[in-house]
Amino acid sequence: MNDGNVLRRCAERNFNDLDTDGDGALTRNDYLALAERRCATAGVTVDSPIGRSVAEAYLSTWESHARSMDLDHDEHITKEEYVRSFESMVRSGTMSQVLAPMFRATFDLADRDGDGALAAEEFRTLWSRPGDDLAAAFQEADADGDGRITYEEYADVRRRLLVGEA
Ligand SMILES: [Ca+2]
Ligand SMILES: [Ca+2]
Ligand SMILES: [Ca+2]
Repeated sequence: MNDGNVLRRCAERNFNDLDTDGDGALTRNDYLALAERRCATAGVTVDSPIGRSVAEAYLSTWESHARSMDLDHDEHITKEEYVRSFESMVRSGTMSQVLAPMFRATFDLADRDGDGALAAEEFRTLWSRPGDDLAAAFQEADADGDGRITYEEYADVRRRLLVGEA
């Protein structure tokens, strides 16, 4: 279903989302800024215990990304490096694994009452893409339609968004 062009377009879009400071390369700072932005959206500071665990998860994702994507080891991931490694992660099916710490921390951040699932109110704090219909997004993510989004449902929709299937 995904041809090479679709994957490349997705990879470029993801790269632009990740390049928080817009300097054309991914660095540790972008991942930290992303964690801060997530926390701000959820209304917590990055210095709080939950905020710190989000920052740690994002930075550990940076570490594993940097190891696998930074082909010339200069601590900058260029768009070309990102696109190539994104394609190979998707093809080898390792992407969800690499991103799991980030997905998990973001999910836990949103799960305010800690019951292990996201209600619509909790889900709202995550969905920052402007113009999206939240109710439709919730329904789409809630694969079994029980009105709660489990971590597995959340991770799956995040993965599908990244590869352009959702
Ligand atoms: Ca950057
Ligand atoms: Ca919850
Ligand atoms: Ca569900």
